[in-house]
Amino acid sequence: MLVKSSRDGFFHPASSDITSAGVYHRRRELLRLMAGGAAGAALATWASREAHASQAPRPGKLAALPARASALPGASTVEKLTDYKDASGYNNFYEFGVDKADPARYAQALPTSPWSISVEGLVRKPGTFALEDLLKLAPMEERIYRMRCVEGWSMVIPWVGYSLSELIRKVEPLGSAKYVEFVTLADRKSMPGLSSSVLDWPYLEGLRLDEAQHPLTLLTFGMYGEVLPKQNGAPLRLVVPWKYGFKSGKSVVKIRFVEKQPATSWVVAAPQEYGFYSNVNPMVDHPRWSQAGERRIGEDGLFGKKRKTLMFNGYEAQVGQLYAGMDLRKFW
Ligand SMILES: Nc1nc2c(c(=O)[nH]1)N[C@H]1C(S)=C(S)[C@@H](COP(=O)(O)O)O[C@H]1N2
Ligand SMILES: [Mo]
Repeated sequence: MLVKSSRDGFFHPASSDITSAGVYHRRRELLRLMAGGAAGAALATWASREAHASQAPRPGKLAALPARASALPGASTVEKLTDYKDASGYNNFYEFGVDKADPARYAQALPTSPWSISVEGLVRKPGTFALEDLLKLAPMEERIYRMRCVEGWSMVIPWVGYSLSELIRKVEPLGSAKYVEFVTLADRKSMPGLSSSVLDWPYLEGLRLDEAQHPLTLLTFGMYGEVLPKQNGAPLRLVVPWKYGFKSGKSVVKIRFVEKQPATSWVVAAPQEYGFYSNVNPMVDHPRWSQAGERRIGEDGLFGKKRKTLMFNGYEAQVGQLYAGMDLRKFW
């Protein structure tokens, strides 16, 4: 995600939201971080992950989170699951640092109890929901989703949760609500990454209301039959399987229903590189690398042939209708 030069190699802040001081620091930070290059740098980290993993303290067995297998079309696959060790040891969670091993190493200090989320904005029933109540709001399902990072790697993860639409129904969005904003935790005490200006904190993501209401959009509390490890976004996060991974915000604290398309963190940081929709699309390249292929973490070696990236990450039959009539090269 990091390299931030535009097509011509220079940084052109386009968004008026960015202060000039912010741009300056962010640019320096990004140049420093990504001195080496684009997506390849991320994969190289994976190739050397053993070295990193050996330094990271491993959390013990986490609390079981039982769930029934989901009957939802698209929510299962015969593909091999990614090893738990990779899914919980190779992470993007910039609040804890930009290295893939940082979240596993530093997120253990994240206080996740008590936890609540506030639901605000254009809804008839705004309010605060305690984690304990959210856990009981709807039956837990296991959903096996492909997860495709914009950097060109992917995993297959058995998540546990229920459709976000269950919560949305309860709060009764008003007719004027068109988008949903997700605000995630920004806690200076436990998150060393917040001292970096690589993104504006808190990490902010968003979906169109109909995307948020789509049954595949998962309010996620667990993975591999256990509660979420902190590095994967405990105690609750979003998983939107047909979009690049950065759309799936971790450790959510606020859900806001709004009329206008939210200014999300990655779009604000690099508008020429990241779009609001960010649907997985092998035909629309990132400005600095192709999105036609990907490597499955744990299976596809760094130097072998890549596997083909699928339209909407393979969920086209389920979500294609959401974008009928839209020019996906324009709304990327
Ligand atoms: N709050 C927050 N959420 C985040 C991120 C982040 O840096 N901060 N990174 C995103 C990115 S780029 C990816 S690929 C996924 C990774 O999720 P995983 O580590 O559970 O595989 O989380 C997303 N959610
Ligand atoms: Mo990502």
